[in-house]
Amino acid sequence: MANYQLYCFAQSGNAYRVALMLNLIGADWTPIWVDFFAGGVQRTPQFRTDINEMGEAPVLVHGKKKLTQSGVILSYLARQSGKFAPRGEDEENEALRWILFDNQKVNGYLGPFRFLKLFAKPPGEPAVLAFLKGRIDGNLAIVNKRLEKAPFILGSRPTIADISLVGYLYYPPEEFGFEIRKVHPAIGPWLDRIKALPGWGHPYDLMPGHPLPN
Ligand SMILES: N[C@@H](CCC(=O)N[C@@H](CS)C(=O)NCC(=O)O)C(=O)O
Repeated sequence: MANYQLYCFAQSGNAYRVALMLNLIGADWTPIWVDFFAGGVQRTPQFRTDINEMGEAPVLVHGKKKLTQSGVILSYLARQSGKFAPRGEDEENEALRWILFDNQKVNGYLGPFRFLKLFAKPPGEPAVLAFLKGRIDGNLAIVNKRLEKAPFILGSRPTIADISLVGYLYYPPEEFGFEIRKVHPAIGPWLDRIKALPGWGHPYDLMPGHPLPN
């Protein structure tokens, strides 16, 4: 059995953060597919009792440990591997600050926006999508400004703050209906720098379940 098992599905940028981290640190891991769309497995009492009381993917299993919340999992894997870890208290606080901002305001809006546009039946109301799009543009501009000053979020080297923030950013622009790289010019080169790291993989290659059946 692989060292780590990751409950995930290909369309989940939240789970992608962890799949990407596992690949970048060269971990021995295997995905366990969560039938999120057709099965709604994450909503079943069995999932909530046995796998994650919060009813969410990702979930990382490591021996007897079961970890949820991608920010917690990224911190755990950084400590386990010594890679992409913030160094010292100030950097740890800084990484956590960006991970929380990401979870709530960057990918925290991008994920629901893409879900409502691409997967929801019926699709999201235009007013809701417009609200989310406004928030996404504003918050990506904050990330962009940060990246104008340094190659990575915490400075000269990539950390878990970067790995968290890229959660939904490698999915095809057509899925969002807008091109993030064109609007936020510092974001494209940053995505390319992370893509060049050994072990990088696309979410649709690292996690099972793509494409969805019609
Ligand atoms: N903050 C969480 C977010 C996890 C999350 O929302 N995952 C989605 C899948 S992308 C989920 O499982 N949602 C459950 C549902 O909507 O029923 C993390 O980063 O792990």
